[in-house]
Amino acid sequence: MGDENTILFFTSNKGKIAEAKAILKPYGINVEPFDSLIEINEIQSANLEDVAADKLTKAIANNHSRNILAVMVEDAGFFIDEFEGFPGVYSSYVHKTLGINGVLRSLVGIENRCASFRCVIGMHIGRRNLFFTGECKGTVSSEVRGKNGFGYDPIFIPNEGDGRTFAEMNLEEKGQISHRTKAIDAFKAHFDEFKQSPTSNHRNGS
Ligand code: ITT
Repeated sequence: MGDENTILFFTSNKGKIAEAKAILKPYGINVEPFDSLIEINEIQSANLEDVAADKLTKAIANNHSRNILAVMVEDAGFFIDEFEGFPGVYSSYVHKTLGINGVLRSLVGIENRCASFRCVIGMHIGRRNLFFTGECKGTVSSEVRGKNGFGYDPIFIPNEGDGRTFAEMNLEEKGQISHRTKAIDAFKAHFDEFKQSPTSNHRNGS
């Protein structure tokens, strides 16, 4: 599977794959899932970087494709300022248990609704492991709005937008400003520099 322009994304989240595909397509880079969407056993850690590093180790061990550009993972979280960042690294668990309606209930009567999405992407490319971060600041809406996206999208209004939640935007609109786009753009900038360096060769990692 794959070719020299393909990044294999090790994730159980189809929404992440759709977004990464749309972000990287203009650069001629194709993003594909692993053979089957895998349920990843995440380690419990206080920071996204550690979780992303552990996911990348698991991804490399599970990858049997040769001749691809890179293996990619991502760990993301929804950080609410008033709760000192919670749910943050626990976002997946909170989404499955409390759900977005529970998050809205926990903010009733609280004035400070500032929140942010943060993500760390990990890339195994040319035998090196590289990590890039992205953040998108905004506020928590007062009600669930919109049908697009996934996860916390229906309750997040990005500051760089026009007042709509991420779930009220289409893939391209979210892709102009999202945390995921910022992290992937940081990778892309590094990748371009790396390719242009006269001594570099991303295939052998030198
Ligand atoms: P992996 O298999 O890649 O781990 P996941 O969905 O478990 O997929 P994370 O642990 O990175 O991914 O995400 C933690 C939670 O944050 C989870 O509930 C996601 O749905 C949510 N989330 C991540 N990125 C998001 C985004 O762009 N918009 C809305 N919710 C997001």
